[in-house]
Amino acid sequence: LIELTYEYENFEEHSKLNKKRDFASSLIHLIDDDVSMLIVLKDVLEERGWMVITSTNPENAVNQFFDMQPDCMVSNIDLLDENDLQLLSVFKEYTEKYFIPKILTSSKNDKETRINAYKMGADDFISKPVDIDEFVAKVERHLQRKKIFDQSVLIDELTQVYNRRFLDSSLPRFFDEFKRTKQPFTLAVADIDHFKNVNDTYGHQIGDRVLLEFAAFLKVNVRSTDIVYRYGGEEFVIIFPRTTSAEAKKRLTDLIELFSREVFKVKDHNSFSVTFSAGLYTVYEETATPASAFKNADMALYKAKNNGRARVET
Ligand code: GH3
Ligand code: MG
Ligand code: MG
Ligand code: MG
Repeated sequence: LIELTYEYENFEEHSKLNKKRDFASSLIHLIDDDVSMLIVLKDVLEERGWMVITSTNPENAVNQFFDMQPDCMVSNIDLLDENDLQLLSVFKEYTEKYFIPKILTSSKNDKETRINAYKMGADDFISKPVDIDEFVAKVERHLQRKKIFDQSVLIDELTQVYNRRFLDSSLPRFFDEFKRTKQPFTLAVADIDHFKNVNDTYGHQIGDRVLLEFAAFLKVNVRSTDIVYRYGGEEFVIIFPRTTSAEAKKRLTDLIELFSREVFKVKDHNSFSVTFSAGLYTVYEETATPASAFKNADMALYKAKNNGRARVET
């Protein structure tokens, strides 16, 4: 039984599903050709519980950066020739867009070098030899700010799942991945049934609580590789990587069944339950686009609504 209260402060205590979202620990990318220094810095950062990847040359760095998508980048600029600088500018668009902090290091510490580093897009500059304590403090501060940015820009404020903006920006990557691996993936649209009734009966505030519970339910009950987004209102998108249509249909059927058994209770009201419907589309062909996949999943959702709700259609 999930008790829904009107007091926002008490809500988390009453909610058995709304487990705190645990962010994976931050990933830091170190780029330097000084291997012994890389080892020292990697050690101190890992001691602090962060994950670290290292690259000793700019070409590797670009590949690793895009494969791993780190939260912070620390790069030595001393050995970069014109070519490398151009390579580094490849990072720029991406790091600016996602506010990934760039700390640039140099064994020079003259004014010109420092100004140059900031012109190259540095958010911070550290001269070598690196003072370890100061280095760790700087990295920590940049990671804190990055986390705040991620939460405010990519996470839906009410439900704490990813928002539509993040869906739009991450969706193309699943299609790229498909072209590379030929492994089908499924996009599902899930929409709460007769949600308007919840608002009309219990008020908008309780409606919000139900939305939060629904999002938490999805998050807790999908696999760790599946991703939940709030698309808008009472509509959510779930991406199931490497999942066929039949597998996704089975999984959503189970989720629909499981959620329908949750019982909500509002003080001075009878308890009630809520169901949801889902439409899914599985990408098997290279001609599929984010827009077409979404449209197909949405049409399937429409079918699920017409066929009686609390069901999934393809
Ligand atoms: P259907 O089964 O066809 O999906 O019916 P429905 O009532 O769920 O769908 P409809 O689109 O008619 O109504 C959706 C309602 O969701 C209307 C809107 O007020 C409500 N809603 C959208 N966003 C929020 C929100 O953030 N909080 C609350 N409490 N309600 C919301
Ligand atoms: Mg609707
Ligand atoms: Mg609805
Ligand atoms: Mg809707």
